[in-house]
Amino acid sequence: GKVRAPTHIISTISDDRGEEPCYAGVPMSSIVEQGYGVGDVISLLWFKRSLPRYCTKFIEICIMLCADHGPCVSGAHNTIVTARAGKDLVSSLVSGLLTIGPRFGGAIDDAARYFKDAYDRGLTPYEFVEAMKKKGIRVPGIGHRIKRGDNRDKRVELLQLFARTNFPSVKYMEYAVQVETYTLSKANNLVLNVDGAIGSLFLDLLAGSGMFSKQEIDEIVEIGYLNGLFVLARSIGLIGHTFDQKRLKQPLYRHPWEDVLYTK
Ligand code: Q5B
Repeated sequence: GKVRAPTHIISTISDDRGEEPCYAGVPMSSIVEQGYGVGDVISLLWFKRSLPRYCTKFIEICIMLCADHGPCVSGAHNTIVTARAGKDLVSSLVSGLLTIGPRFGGAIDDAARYFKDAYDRGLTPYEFVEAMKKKGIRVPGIGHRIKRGDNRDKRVELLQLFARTNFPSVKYMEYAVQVETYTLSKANNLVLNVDGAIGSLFLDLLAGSGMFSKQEIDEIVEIGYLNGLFVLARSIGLIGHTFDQKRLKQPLYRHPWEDVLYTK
């Protein structure tokens, strides 16, 4: 018979060879005709399956809530400075994206990893938080620069409300809330932040939807899909900040001397 030459690339999520492109086997015409949204497209291209409507709606809410958080956060600041240095859209965008990491917006995967491990091992919030402290690791998904116990993050409340109303189970999120209750007893800024809310709730989506095997859930958490939600969402805002600076014809940014402590 015929011997197929080995290929250099394996791809399993999309195919553009036919009459129309397909995402995970679903033709573009079905995506458009059946009124799929961006949550469905993410489900197909990231998870290779169609997810129930409440899951795709949750993904869309995450994207909308994380699209921007004002000009003062790390990502927007970098993007603004880069745009004002006369750089192009892609340079301004990636300059902002490069700030996403363990402190800013990129704590979702680690929040999911640590909350899952602690919950599955039956650790009390006290045992979990104190064990992290002993290891010198900040609890991912906990803490915020401006949000406080008495000034909660509305985004977190909206995600929790949606999940409590629509998810079959929110056990990981409730565990994260118990962790927050304990961390808030230590300091008022140690709230469950948007990364921690998305990380814990995505665990609930994966575990409760019946769409993923245990092995698949472990792989998703291990590979780290979830920071992708923040990266994708915040790109919308960073692109907006680039256009804003260019529209306003803002000059080169130079930080004021008065705001630097010059010391030996
Ligand atoms: N402490 C977020 O810190 C921040 C602790 C902790 C135990 C913790 C910090 C942190 C984990 C990473 C995380 C996502 C750096 C945040 C986001 C998107 C955003 C951003 C926006 C948007 C804030 C003061 C004292 C110290 C610390 C202790 C702090 N966090 N202990 N576990 N997690 N969190 N990131 O305010 O004894 O004095 O040494 O790393 O989840 O990024 O809007 O801005 O949409 O754009 O700078 O919302 O919490 O506080 O560093 O001065 O710490 O609290 O050890 O204790 P801060 P620090 P001590 S959401």
